[in-house]
Amino acid sequence: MDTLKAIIFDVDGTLAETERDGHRPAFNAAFHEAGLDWYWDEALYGELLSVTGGKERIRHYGAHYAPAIAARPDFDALVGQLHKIKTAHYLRLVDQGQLPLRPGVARLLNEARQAGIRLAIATTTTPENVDTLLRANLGPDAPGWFEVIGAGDIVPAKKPAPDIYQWVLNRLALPAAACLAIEDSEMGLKSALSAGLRCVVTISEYTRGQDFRRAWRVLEGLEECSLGELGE
Ligand code: XBP
Ligand code: MG
Repeated sequence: MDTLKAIIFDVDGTLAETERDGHRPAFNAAFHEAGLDWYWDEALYGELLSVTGGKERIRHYGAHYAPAIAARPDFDALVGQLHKIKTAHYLRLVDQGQLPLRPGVARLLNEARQAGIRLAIATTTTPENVDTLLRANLGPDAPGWFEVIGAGDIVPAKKPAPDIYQWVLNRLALPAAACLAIEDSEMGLKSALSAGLRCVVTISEYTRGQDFRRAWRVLEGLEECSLGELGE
Protein backbone atom coordinates (compact mmCIF):
# COMPACT_ATOMS: atom_id res chain seq x y z
CA MET A 1 0.00 0.00 0.00
CA ASP A 2 1.18 3.56 -0.71
CA THR A 3 1.57 6.06 2.14
CA LEU A 4 -1.87 6.66 3.61
CA LYS A 5 -3.27 9.86 2.12
CA ALA A 6 -7.00 9.57 2.93
CA ILE A 7 -9.44 7.64 5.10
CA ILE A 8 -12.94 7.03 3.71
CA PHE A 9 -15.56 6.40 6.40
CA ASP A 10 -18.85 4.58 6.12
CA VAL A 11 -21.57 6.17 8.29
CA ASP A 12 -24.31 3.90 9.62
CA GLY A 13 -22.87 1.36 12.01
CA THR A 14 -19.36 2.79 11.60
CA LEU A 15 -19.44 6.42 12.77
CA ALA A 16 -22.41 5.69 15.03
CA GLU A 17 -24.80 2.86 15.89
CA THR A 18 -27.68 4.44 13.96
CA GLU A 19 -29.74 1.50 12.72
CA ARG A 20 -31.53 -0.17 15.67
CA ASP A 21 -32.39 2.97 17.65
CA GLY A 22 -32.30 5.57 14.88
CA HIS A 23 -33.36 4.56 11.39
CA ARG A 24 -35.59 1.70 12.60
CA PRO A 25 -37.87 3.79 14.90
CA ALA A 26 -37.92 6.53 12.25
CA PHE A 27 -39.25 4.05 9.67
CA ASN A 28 -41.87 2.82 12.16
CA ALA A 29 -42.95 6.38 12.98
CA ALA A 30 -43.40 7.08 9.26
CA PHE A 31 -45.50 3.93 8.76
CA HIS A 32 -47.69 4.88 11.74
CA GLU A 33 -48.11 8.44 10.48
CA ALA A 34 -49.16 7.11 7.08
CA GLY A 35 -51.80 4.89 8.70
CA LEU A 36 -49.99 1.64 7.80
CA ASP A 37 -49.91 -1.23 10.30
CA TRP A 38 -46.32 -2.00 9.32
CA TYR A 39 -43.85 -2.44 12.21
CA TRP A 40 -40.19 -3.39 11.85
CA ASP A 41 -39.03 -5.02 15.11
CA GLU A 42 -35.31 -5.40 15.82
CA ALA A 43 -35.08 -8.91 14.37
CA LEU A 44 -36.99 -8.13 11.16
CA TYR A 45 -35.00 -4.94 10.68
CA GLY A 46 -31.79 -6.95 10.92
CA GLU A 47 -33.01 -9.05 8.01
CA LEU A 48 -34.15 -6.00 6.03
CA LEU A 49 -30.69 -4.46 6.37
CA SER A 50 -29.62 -6.89 3.66
CA VAL A 51 -31.17 -4.28 1.37
CA THR A 52 -29.17 -1.05 1.40
CA GLY A 53 -30.96 2.26 0.98
CA GLY A 54 -34.08 3.24 2.87
CA LYS A 55 -36.33 3.59 -0.18
CA GLU A 56 -35.08 0.27 -1.56
CA ARG A 57 -35.72 -1.31 1.87
CA ILE A 58 -39.32 -0.08 1.95
CA ARG A 59 -39.88 -1.32 -1.61
CA HIS A 60 -38.40 -4.71 -0.70
CA TYR A 61 -40.59 -4.96 2.41
CA GLY A 62 -43.71 -4.06 0.39
CA ALA A 63 -43.00 -6.68 -2.24
CA HIS A 64 -42.41 -9.42 0.32
CA TYR A 65 -44.78 -8.55 3.18
CA ALA A 66 -47.48 -6.28 1.70
CA PRO A 67 -47.88 -7.36 -1.95
CA ALA A 68 -51.34 -5.83 -2.30
CA ILE A 69 -49.99 -2.38 -1.40
CA ALA A 70 -46.85 -2.91 -3.50
CA ALA A 71 -49.07 -3.69 -6.49
CA ARG A 72 -50.83 -0.31 -6.24
CA PRO A 73 -50.03 2.04 -9.16
CA ASP A 74 -49.07 4.78 -6.68
CA PHE A 75 -46.69 2.55 -4.67
CA ASP A 76 -43.56 4.28 -5.91
CA ALA A 77 -44.97 7.64 -4.86
CA LEU A 78 -45.93 6.15 -1.50
CA VAL A 79 -42.36 4.88 -1.01
CA GLY A 80 -41.02 8.38 -1.66
CA GLN A 81 -43.48 9.95 0.78
CA LEU A 82 -42.77 7.37 3.49
CA HIS A 83 -39.04 7.88 3.12
CA LYS A 84 -39.39 11.66 3.33
CA ILE A 85 -41.40 11.37 6.58
CA LYS A 86 -38.93 8.80 7.91
CA THR A 87 -35.96 11.06 7.22
CA ALA A 88 -37.64 13.91 9.11
CA HIS A 89 -38.14 11.62 12.13
CA TYR A 90 -34.56 10.38 11.88
CA LEU A 91 -33.12 13.90 11.68
CA ARG A 92 -35.08 14.83 14.81
CA LEU A 93 -33.54 11.89 16.72
CA VAL A 94 -30.06 12.87 15.55
CA ASP A 95 -30.61 16.53 16.34
CA GLN A 96 -31.69 15.58 19.88
CA GLY A 97 -28.28 13.97 20.36
CA GLN A 98 -29.75 10.48 20.66
CA LEU A 99 -27.19 8.92 18.28
CA PRO A 100 -23.67 9.48 19.66
CA LEU A 101 -20.50 8.55 17.80
CA ARG A 102 -18.99 5.15 18.50
CA PRO A 103 -15.95 5.06 20.81
CA GLY A 104 -12.69 6.07 19.15
CA VAL A 105 -14.28 7.79 16.15
CA ALA A 106 -13.74 11.40 17.28
CA ARG A 107 -10.18 10.66 18.38
CA LEU A 108 -9.28 9.05 15.04
CA LEU A 109 -10.79 11.93 13.10
CA ASN A 110 -8.75 14.43 15.12
CA GLU A 111 -5.55 12.38 14.79
CA ALA A 112 -6.03 12.18 11.02
CA ARG A 113 -6.67 15.92 10.73
CA GLN A 114 -3.56 16.71 12.79
CA ALA A 115 -1.51 14.35 10.59
CA GLY A 116 -2.81 15.99 7.40
CA ILE A 117 -4.61 12.86 6.28
CA ARG A 118 -7.62 13.75 4.11
CA LEU A 119 -11.09 12.62 5.21
CA ALA A 120 -14.03 11.46 3.13
CA ILE A 121 -17.35 9.65 3.52
CA ALA A 122 -18.91 6.91 1.40
CA THR A 123 -22.39 5.99 2.58
CA THR A 124 -25.72 4.66 1.35
CA THR A 125 -27.69 6.94 3.65
CA THR A 126 -29.33 10.24 2.72
CA PRO A 127 -26.86 13.18 2.57
CA GLU A 128 -28.77 15.29 5.11
CA ASN A 129 -28.47 12.44 7.62
CA VAL A 130 -24.68 12.65 7.36
CA ASP A 131 -24.51 16.40 7.78
CA THR A 132 -26.81 16.37 10.81
CA LEU A 133 -25.03 13.44 12.49
CA LEU A 134 -21.66 15.18 12.12
CA ARG A 135 -22.93 18.54 13.39
CA ALA A 136 -24.83 17.05 16.32
CA ASN A 137 -21.77 15.14 17.52
CA LEU A 138 -18.76 17.19 16.42
CA GLY A 139 -20.04 20.74 16.02
CA PRO A 140 -21.08 23.01 13.16
CA ASP A 141 -17.73 22.85 11.31
CA ALA A 142 -17.51 19.05 11.22
CA PRO A 143 -18.99 18.44 7.74
CA GLY A 144 -16.23 20.71 6.39
CA TRP A 145 -13.56 18.32 7.76
CA PHE A 146 -14.60 15.88 5.02
CA GLU A 147 -13.25 16.86 1.61
CA VAL A 148 -15.71 14.56 -0.16
CA ILE A 149 -19.05 13.25 1.10
CA GLY A 150 -20.52 10.58 -1.16
CA ALA A 151 -24.01 9.72 0.04
CA GLY A 152 -27.34 8.18 -0.99
CA ASP A 153 -28.67 8.45 -4.51
CA ILE A 154 -25.57 10.22 -5.89
CA VAL A 155 -24.65 6.95 -7.60
CA PRO A 156 -26.91 4.56 -9.54
CA ALA A 157 -25.98 1.40 -7.62
CA LYS A 158 -25.71 1.29 -3.81
CA LYS A 159 -23.44 -0.94 -1.72
CA PRO A 160 -22.29 -3.71 -2.18
CA ALA A 161 -21.68 -2.17 -5.62
CA PRO A 162 -18.39 -0.21 -5.68
CA ASP A 163 -19.99 2.91 -7.18
CA ILE A 164 -19.99 5.11 -4.09
CA TYR A 165 -16.34 4.40 -3.26
CA GLN A 166 -15.32 4.93 -6.88
CA TRP A 167 -17.23 8.24 -6.88
CA VAL A 168 -15.36 9.35 -3.75
CA LEU A 169 -11.95 8.22 -5.06
CA ASN A 170 -12.53 10.14 -8.29
CA ARG A 171 -13.26 13.32 -6.39
CA LEU A 172 -10.30 12.83 -4.09
CA ALA A 173 -8.18 12.26 -7.22
CA LEU A 174 -6.31 9.57 -5.29
CA PRO A 175 -5.54 5.95 -6.18
CA ALA A 176 -7.26 3.33 -4.01
CA ALA A 177 -3.81 2.21 -2.81
CA ALA A 178 -3.32 5.54 -1.02
CA CYS A 179 -6.61 5.29 0.85
CA LEU A 180 -8.23 3.20 3.55
CA ALA A 181 -11.93 2.42 3.95
CA ILE A 182 -13.56 1.90 7.34
CA GLU A 183 -16.81 -0.08 7.32
CA ASP A 184 -19.11 -2.06 9.63
CA SER A 185 -20.88 -4.48 7.29
CA GLU A 186 -20.17 -7.23 4.79
CA MET A 187 -21.99 -5.21 2.13
CA GLY A 188 -19.81 -2.22 2.84
CA LEU A 189 -16.67 -4.36 2.86
CA LYS A 190 -17.59 -5.81 -0.54
CA SER A 191 -18.20 -2.33 -1.92
CA ALA A 192 -14.82 -1.05 -0.70
CA LEU A 193 -12.92 -4.14 -1.88
CA SER A 194 -14.55 -3.97 -5.32
CA ALA A 195 -13.27 -0.41 -5.57
CA GLY A 196 -9.76 -1.71 -4.85
CA LEU A 197 -9.57 -0.38 -1.30
CA ARG A 198 -8.08 -1.92 1.78
CA CYS A 199 -10.82 -2.02 4.43
CA VAL A 200 -10.92 -2.04 8.21
CA VAL A 201 -14.15 -3.40 9.68
CA THR A 202 -15.49 -2.32 13.06
CA ILE A 203 -18.19 -4.84 13.93
CA SER A 204 -21.54 -3.22 14.76
CA GLU A 205 -24.75 -4.29 16.51
CA TYR A 206 -26.25 -5.83 13.38
CA THR A 207 -23.14 -7.12 11.63
CA ARG A 208 -21.54 -9.50 14.13
CA GLY A 209 -21.08 -12.89 12.44
CA GLN A 210 -20.95 -11.54 8.89
CA ASP A 211 -18.08 -12.62 6.60
CA PHE A 212 -15.16 -10.26 7.16
CA ARG A 213 -12.40 -12.68 6.08
CA ARG A 214 -11.26 -10.32 3.30
CA ALA A 215 -11.01 -7.30 5.61
CA TRP A 216 -7.52 -5.92 6.27
CA ARG A 217 -8.33 -5.65 9.99
CA VAL A 218 -11.44 -6.59 12.00
CA LEU A 219 -11.95 -4.58 15.20
CA GLU A 220 -14.60 -4.40 17.90
CA GLY A 221 -14.24 -0.63 17.68
CA LEU A 222 -11.91 2.14 16.57
CA GLU A 223 -10.80 2.69 20.15
CA GLU A 224 -8.71 -0.44 19.62
CA CYS A 225 -6.30 1.12 17.18
CA SER A 226 -4.24 4.26 16.57
CA LEU A 227 -3.81 6.16 13.35
CA GLY A 228 -0.25 4.85 13.16
CA GLU A 229 -1.48 1.25 13.09
CA LEU A 230 -3.94 2.09 10.31
CA GLY A 231 -1.22 3.66 8.21
CA GLU A 232 1.12 0.65 8.38
C1 XBP B 1 -26.72 2.20 5.73
C2 XBP B 1 -27.92 2.12 4.85
C3 XBP B 1 -28.89 3.25 4.85
C4 XBP B 1 -29.57 3.38 6.20
C5 XBP B 1 -30.88 4.14 6.10
O1 XBP B 1 -25.86 3.08 5.09
O2 XBP B 1 -28.08 1.14 4.14
O3 XBP B 1 -29.86 2.96 3.86
O4 XBP B 1 -29.89 2.07 6.69
O5 XBP B 1 -30.64 5.42 5.55
P1 XBP B 1 -24.22 3.01 5.31
P2 XBP B 1 -31.61 5.99 4.38
O6 XBP B 1 -23.90 1.81 6.23
O7 XBP B 1 -23.66 2.83 3.91
O8 XBP B 1 -23.86 4.32 5.95
O9 XBP B 1 -33.03 5.69 4.80
O10 XBP B 1 -31.30 7.46 4.31
O11 XBP B 1 -31.18 5.22 3.15
MG1 MG C 1 -22.61 0.82 7.49
